[in-house]
Amino acid sequence: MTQTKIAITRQVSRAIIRCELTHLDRQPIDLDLARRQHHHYETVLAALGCQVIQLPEEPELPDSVFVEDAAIVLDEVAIITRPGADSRKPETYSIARALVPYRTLVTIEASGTVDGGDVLTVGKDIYVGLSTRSNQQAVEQMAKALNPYGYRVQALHVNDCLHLKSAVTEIAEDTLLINPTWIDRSLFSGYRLIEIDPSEPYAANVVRIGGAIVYPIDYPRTQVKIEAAGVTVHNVNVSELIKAEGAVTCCSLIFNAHNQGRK
Ligand code: CIR
Repeated sequence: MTQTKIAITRQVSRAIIRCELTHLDRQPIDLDLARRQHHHYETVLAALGCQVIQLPEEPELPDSVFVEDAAIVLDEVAIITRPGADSRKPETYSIARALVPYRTLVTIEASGTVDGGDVLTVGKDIYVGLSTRSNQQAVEQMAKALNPYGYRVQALHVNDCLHLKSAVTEIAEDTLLINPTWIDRSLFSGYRLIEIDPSEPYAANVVRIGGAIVYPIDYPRTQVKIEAAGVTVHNVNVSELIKAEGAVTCCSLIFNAHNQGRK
């Protein structure tokens, strides 16, 4: 039986210009263009087989388009995060409501903080970046909640980037795309590694759906390497969301629709 894949997204907030920024300078963001680009991103997800559920705009929450940071959805359970930036903590309420039909929910409690962008799941291995947003207390809560399902949860240090998944994502089975200046590549010695082109430091973030990836148009040199590895690339232009320090994984929560394994 083929599983329905759900992609939860959220309309770009009219407040996006007040987004959190850590490593980038503030630039003007064209809201209409951001929304058109985001809509195109959603159509690419739909073309790749996802049923897209777009949540309504949160006019008061500047970063709320970046739904990935509010939850980690696994086959058996979903973790509702406690985002590291205070302005982002209220984003989780509506995400939790949207996930109730699909999964048992576990909530990260204070003083734990974690952004979904710091969580890379590869099979039963869950790597959590210790960034400015995510801390050891959250890692311990995640391990307690997920070990019973057979997941191994491990904390890793990241350098100079917002999230772990700014530095490394999975582009194919056991194959990771990595920026070795932001994360130590020896931590992933068990995987096939493809390095980004050094002139494209933000190029390691991809959304993988089956044998294809959704990928920004901005990283042509790294894209050549990805295609040489046999991965099909579907390009999107997310220039306005990149100005908000977003990327492609952060704009969706993608998971199988089943709700088996609920306790
Ligand atoms: C933030 O700083 O929280 C947002 N401006 C960008 C979040 C991007 N999220 C992600 O890559 N997972």
